[in-house]
Amino acid sequence: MKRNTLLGLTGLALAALLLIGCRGDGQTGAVVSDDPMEIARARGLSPADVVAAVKTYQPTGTYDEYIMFASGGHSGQVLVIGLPSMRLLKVIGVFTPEPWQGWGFSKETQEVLAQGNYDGKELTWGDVHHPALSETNGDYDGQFLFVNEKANARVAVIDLRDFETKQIVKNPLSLSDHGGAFVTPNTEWVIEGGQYAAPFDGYAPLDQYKEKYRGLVTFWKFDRERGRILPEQSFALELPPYWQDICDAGKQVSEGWVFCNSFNTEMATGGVEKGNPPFEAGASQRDMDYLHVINLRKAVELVEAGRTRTIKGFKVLPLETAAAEGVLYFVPEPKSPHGVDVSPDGNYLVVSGKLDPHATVYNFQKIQDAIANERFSGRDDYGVPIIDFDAVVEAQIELGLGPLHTQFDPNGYAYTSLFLESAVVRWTLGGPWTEKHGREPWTVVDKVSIHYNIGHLAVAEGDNVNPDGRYLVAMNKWSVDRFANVGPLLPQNFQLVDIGNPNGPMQLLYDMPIPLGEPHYAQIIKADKLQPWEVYPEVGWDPTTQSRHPDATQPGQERIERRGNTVEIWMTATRSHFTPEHVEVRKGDRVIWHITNIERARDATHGFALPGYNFNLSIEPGETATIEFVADRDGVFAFYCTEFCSALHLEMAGYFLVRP
Ligand code: CUK
Ligand code: CUA
Repeated sequence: MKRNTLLGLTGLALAALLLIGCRGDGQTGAVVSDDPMEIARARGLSPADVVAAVKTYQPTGTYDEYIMFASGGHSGQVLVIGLPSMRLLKVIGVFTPEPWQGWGFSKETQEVLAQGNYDGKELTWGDVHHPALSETNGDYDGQFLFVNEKANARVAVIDLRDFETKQIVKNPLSLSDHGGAFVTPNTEWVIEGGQYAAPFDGYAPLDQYKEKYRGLVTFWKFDRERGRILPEQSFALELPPYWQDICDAGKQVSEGWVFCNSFNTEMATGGVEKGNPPFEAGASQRDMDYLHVINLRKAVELVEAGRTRTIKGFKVLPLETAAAEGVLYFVPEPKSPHGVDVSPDGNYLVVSGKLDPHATVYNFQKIQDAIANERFSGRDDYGVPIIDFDAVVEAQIELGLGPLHTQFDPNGYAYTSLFLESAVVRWTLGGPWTEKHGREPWTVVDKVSIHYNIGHLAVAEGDNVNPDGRYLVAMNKWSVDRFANVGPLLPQNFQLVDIGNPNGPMQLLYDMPIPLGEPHYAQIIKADKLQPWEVYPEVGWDPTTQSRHPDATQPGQERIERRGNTVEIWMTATRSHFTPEHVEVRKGDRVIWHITNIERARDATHGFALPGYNFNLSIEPGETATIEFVADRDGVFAFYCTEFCSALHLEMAGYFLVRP
């Protein structure tokens, strides 16, 4: 609120120092001084700028305290960023081939990508929205990361021992999701919320929307030991053809429950060209949409009791069963909501509607009471009980224009993004949280402007039972004038905000351009919870199975074998040579080529580029990777290493000869 008090005591002290320490000759340009104050002055930095610089600078060889996993939007990738320095540490290939990692070029990784094919059709991009870290007892445990893919309804599993994608599951019932991934507090289930309703199976005309079109939320069973989702033990909950949106999993008191927003409960079907109202109008006619309140434990019981139907080989818990058996309830929510976020104690559900300046806070305990006492205002067209709004609302707080998403800190504050206002607002929770902050409950206490059009925000550990607070990242859709103009397509802007002082103002610290697809959401984990490998556990490792590769090759075992028209090569790579260095085949031969990096030194990665045949591999220390192709063009192809691995890196090459 009082943003002008941003220059706190620290700022004033620095300002005083600046005035004393500088010559005041207004000189700009090259900075030759070692005096920090003089440098700041020469660069035109304000005291607040200097504070921000000192708070974010990470000296060489020291590590960031937090790691943020951000979706890479329609780049189909995931970004790994250190906080507070905001340095980009890695891009993880997920749904999109990516040459630096050799992702989608080796046979092994092509097979992972192919798991996400749609009815045999290869998909080479994805729209990543929501990353979710695995949890133990509701706390991030640093083992796995899940992401959903909106364009084709897919979920991917990333193993945080090597930060590589291990599995992609394609939702067989839908081509559209949005609300997940989110995990239950012990990661038994990965939740994939739906979005645009469509028939589960095949075609139906739009005039049969109400009867044939369906929404869904999918619960993917996760096997932590195997590090894999088990589709045969997973199921979907059939929902009315409203457009489902963001979901969140209950925790603590609400563990075992799941909450999803919806919009277009009008069941508008669009079609301006036919004289119908466009979706933006048709889907916003009613004042209220429905928050979906889902009893996951009950749903699992019914699934285990065989109360499912099988559609396209996938278990579906029917809508009428869910409505009749106490799995599914609706609570009215202000129209066209976007975020639903569960407070760290699990008791408050914060829902924000794009078109309503308020956050609506529901009390889970009151929802339980309303269900027990059947305080229903009626049922919807599909027989789902509608819980009485007034019986379960705890508070409605006017936050500002276009509230979207909310995160929490340990001091009883909530932080909500304001899309239309381009701001982050800090407000107080009530109930038992009042003691923590000692202020008026359910009240706005601070606001900071961001640049511009914020979507999600992420607070350090801000989405689990035990938030850290400290830092907040505003994930801004537009950057407009924040960076040097690089042409009409501009990067997005991640802005780091210091929220470490619960009694002082929030402070904007840093702008980080994101020159990839639109990042939607991120989660921030304490860095020391991650224990990634430095090199693969043994020479001849297959990262896609996290076990010894059947074609691992030890030094001295290198060989080339021919079987009919197939030539198979077992090659090793080390500084600074491939063994063997010559591979000769006949045009038309099938070539299966395994390369093992036999290095045990950290960072001794070798690349493998095969020009003309469109291959590039990244073979990390210990890894075995395979390429397989038909040698359909003759000629001489010099293969080489794409990682500058030693002084003799340019000599790390060989010839692939294809005889006509
Ligand atoms: S969505 Cu993009 S700003 Cu996919 Cu979570 Cu709200
Ligand atoms: Cu190996 Cu360069």
